[in-house]
Amino acid sequence: MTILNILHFPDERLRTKAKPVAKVTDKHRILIKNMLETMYDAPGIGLAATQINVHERILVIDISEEKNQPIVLINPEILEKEGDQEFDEGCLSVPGIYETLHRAEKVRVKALDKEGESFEMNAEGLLAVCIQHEMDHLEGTLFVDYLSQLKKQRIRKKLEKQQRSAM
Ligand code: GNR
Ligand code: NI
Repeated sequence: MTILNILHFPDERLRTKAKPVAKVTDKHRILIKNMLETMYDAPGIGLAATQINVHERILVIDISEEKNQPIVLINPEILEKEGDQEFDEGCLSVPGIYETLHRAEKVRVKALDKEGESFEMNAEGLLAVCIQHEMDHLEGTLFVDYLSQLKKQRIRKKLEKQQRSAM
């Protein structure tokens, strides 16, 4: 088991824009295994490579109850978005904070799987939220960026205080 360290807001490394994976290799497959272990351990329903300070376009998701349906997306692209939904979002990089956000209700996504094969999938509801949330991480965007400056500032202060007392 390898549990990777998850970066916390306002760490500037979370603002790094991830680079596309040119070729999916064994090195990536090991990274993906460790990302899944880290996500399940947290526990969370998704994890972007950015959150563990790896700046490549890789994310893992598992929204299943039994935690046995991992989804791996490499170089994901949103082909289509449809509708609107409100969802209470949290983030492993912003621990303990939950806020309601608007996201597209449905998305169609194209990506590479862990063998480097291209595939497309449709997602709606929670899975669609999670894909949009994780893809934001690859761009250096956090869900708190969609909140008011005041709310974001309060969250920053709270987490900075928590991080100080954790040292
Ligand atoms: O575990 C997570 N739960 C969650 C709940 C609502 C909306 C998005 C998420 S993603 C989050 C894990 C995480 O931070 N992924 O980047
Ligand atoms: Ni997150």
